Amino acid sequence: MLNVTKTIAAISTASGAGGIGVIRVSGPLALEIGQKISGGNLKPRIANFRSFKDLNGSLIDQGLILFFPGPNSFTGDDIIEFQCHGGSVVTQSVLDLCLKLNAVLAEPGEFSKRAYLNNKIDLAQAESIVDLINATTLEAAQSAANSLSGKFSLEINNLLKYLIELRMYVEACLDFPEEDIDFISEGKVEEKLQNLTETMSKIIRAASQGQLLRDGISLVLVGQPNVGKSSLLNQLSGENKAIVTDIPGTTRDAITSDINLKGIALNIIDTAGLRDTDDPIEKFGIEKTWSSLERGHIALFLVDANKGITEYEKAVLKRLPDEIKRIWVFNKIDLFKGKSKIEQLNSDQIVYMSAKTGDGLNLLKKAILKEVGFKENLEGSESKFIARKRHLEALENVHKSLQSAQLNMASAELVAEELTIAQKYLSSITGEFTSDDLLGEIFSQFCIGK
Ligand SMILES: Nc1nc2c(ncn2[C@@H]2O[C@H](COP(=O)(O)OP(=O)(O)O)[C@@H](O)[C@H]2O)c(=O)[nH]1
Ligand SMILES: [Mg+2]
Repeated sequence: MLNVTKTIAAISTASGAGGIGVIRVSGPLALEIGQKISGGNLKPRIANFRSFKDLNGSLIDQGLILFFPGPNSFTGDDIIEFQCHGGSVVTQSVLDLCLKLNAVLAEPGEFSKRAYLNNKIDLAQAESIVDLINATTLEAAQSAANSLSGKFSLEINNLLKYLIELRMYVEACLDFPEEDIDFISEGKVEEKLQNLTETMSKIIRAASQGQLLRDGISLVLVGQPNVGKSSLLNQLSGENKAIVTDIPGTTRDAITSDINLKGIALNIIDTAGLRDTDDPIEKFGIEKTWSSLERGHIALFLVDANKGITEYEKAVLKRLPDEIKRIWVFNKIDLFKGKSKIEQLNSDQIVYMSAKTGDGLNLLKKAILKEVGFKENLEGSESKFIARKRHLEALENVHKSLQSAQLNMASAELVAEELTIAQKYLSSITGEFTSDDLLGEIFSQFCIGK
């Protein structure tokens, strides 16, 4: 258990007027503070209805007070929760009173950090608290709830167990060479490694989905003026967000719209068409287009289907950032009564469609999901969980180490070394080998009171 001396307090509900406001206090002074404000005799885990009074005995509010004795509380320390009327004056008065009674104002995420440091939750679970709060789609919220309940951590811990067993196995060969037990040459290690690598691939697939659900995708519409970018934004969002005219250069400022595609938050950015212009406002817009491309995941490159890819598009292609994925949209097929379809051009997908009639819109959505590798139905047992870039990077490093162990089967030393590295990466996900800097960074993204 962590040696806690500080008692922290914060308003845990969002600011502004509301039905109720919650003030949370955690630490060794929590019970005493709760008793002083509410008049004492607090039954644990029971909603106690009380009058909350200040140090002069004046009434602040009437409400509920709850006492969760440690270690069976969210943080692992004693916790008091005041539920009073919402609104900034009442909640602030109760908080001020707690601070007068020697609590200190909690930092962002400090309650969750204590829960982590007291081993109530692991790091991946702590991270999923913020992801649950910030989720913008139901699917993202469900996946975060799964992670918070420990499903993701369980998968990681099972892998870890298997990995440690394997390591002991290999290290036994190193420690007792005279025993003549050469598991490696018997092929047992190879088989176990193979199993582990296969399970890893599955988890990486599920974690990539989880990362998409968490972070969403940003989609940038690019192409010549008048090719139909704003029309496509309107079709995708189902609203008349962007002005559509047949005058080239109509869109100057970037316009964005958020839609939900199978649970993934898609942020669509309509931009000024890329062309040489003397109009200073349009020039600014074009600069914005380029900077959106720097940050976007997918460029939807619109082309007039009648003209196909011209020198113009080839020139723009050369300037596109390397990291951005690309889907071609051959638009305005209605003008020649063409059929909507998806074609493959080398590694690029081409979607033939009409932004005006909406024909082919579903094909475009399919192409987007394919481009980011999103599978609608993960195979049966693969559970959904939220994941971050940090988790994915760790998983990929584990995978790399396992592969290089497989390539170095001739040397037990090298295999043992790779397995040790893999173990370290894997346990960084749940927080076993995590630096204070990283912890600081993770918990600073929380809101105060969580
Ligand atoms: N026939 C037809 N016209 C379209 C289509 N998409 C856009 N347009 C027209 O092309 C013109 C320019 O469209 P707009 O969306 O403003 O293009 P942007 O400059 O790329 O944003 C407008 O007159 C649209 O109605 C399409 O699929 N078919
Ligand atoms: Mg436009």
